[in-house]
Amino acid sequence: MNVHATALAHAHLPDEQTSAFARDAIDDLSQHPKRLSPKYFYDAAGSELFEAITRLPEYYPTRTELSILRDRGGEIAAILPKGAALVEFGAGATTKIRLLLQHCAVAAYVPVDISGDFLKAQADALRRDFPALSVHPVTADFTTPFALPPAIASLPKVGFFPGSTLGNFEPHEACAFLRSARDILGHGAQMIIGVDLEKDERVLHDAYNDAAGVTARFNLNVLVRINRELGGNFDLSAFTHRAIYNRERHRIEMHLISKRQQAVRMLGTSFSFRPGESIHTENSYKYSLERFTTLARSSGWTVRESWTDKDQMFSVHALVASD
Ligand code: AVJ
Repeated sequence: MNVHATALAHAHLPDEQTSAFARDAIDDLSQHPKRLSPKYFYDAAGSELFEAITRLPEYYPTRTELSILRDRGGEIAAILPKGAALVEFGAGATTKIRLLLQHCAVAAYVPVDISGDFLKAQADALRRDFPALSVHPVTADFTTPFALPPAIASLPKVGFFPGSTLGNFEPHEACAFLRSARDILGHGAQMIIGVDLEKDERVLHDAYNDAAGVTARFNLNVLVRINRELGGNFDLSAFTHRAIYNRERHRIEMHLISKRQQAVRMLGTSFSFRPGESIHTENSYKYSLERFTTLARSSGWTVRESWTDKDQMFSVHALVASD
């Protein structure tokens, strides 16, 4: 077997997903500056590391969004149409959707995620706890157009996109995503979306440079994956985590910095690194209420209502599709 075939034989993913990872990794590491897509952080280990991040004292977004959903869930649910279908883009744990389901007479829940197995387990748990709810999981990449299940065709649609996942998109991608969500959900749709806010640089910096080093391990995990799934030979001790706030572009940038001159091989390709050279692994855009409102408007939505915590750390918005 050649190197490529060996790597694929040892892969833990279906072939199709492994080859997409292989293609993206080779393309992205061939760019100047080098980069890797944040979507590859989330294998089983990466998802666990992210869960650990959400519990860190420095990482305010998850607990702040949860507190908004907990405190204002009744208010948020009250403006949604009765008997709606809730469509969650990129459904992970069901903690957040449960905070809405508690308060509203939702008829159907449609979690959309690339990971089918996880989706099915979550769907079963929800069916148990909300017997009146019909649950229709869709296995799809929510960033590309997908079809809604025919069973919800006649119901009013409400999108749900929590967690400030929107922050991973470039502004033009965020706009394209919101437009596509509007097309998928259709005429008269609404959307509930969680967006992280711009704030004191120190607070942002610490949230992505935690003292326990969990974010560093999360960042390095993408190299662990390349080693395991694509037969790479990254020396993990030769790269360090760096997260900085880019004030002009309103975003946290995560990088993996090569400590020395080195060459790394994967799938029969060699990549050389200069000392201090970066692999740009993630952007996490932060919005002001004003810039988010403008983004929503330019993407075919009107902000109907916005909720924030008392310190204005995080925001949750109710959007209505503009005609
Ligand atoms: C899941 C994209 C919202 O940007 O804060 C957390 C990912 N990266 N710590 C974020 C993340 C480093 C997270 N999002």
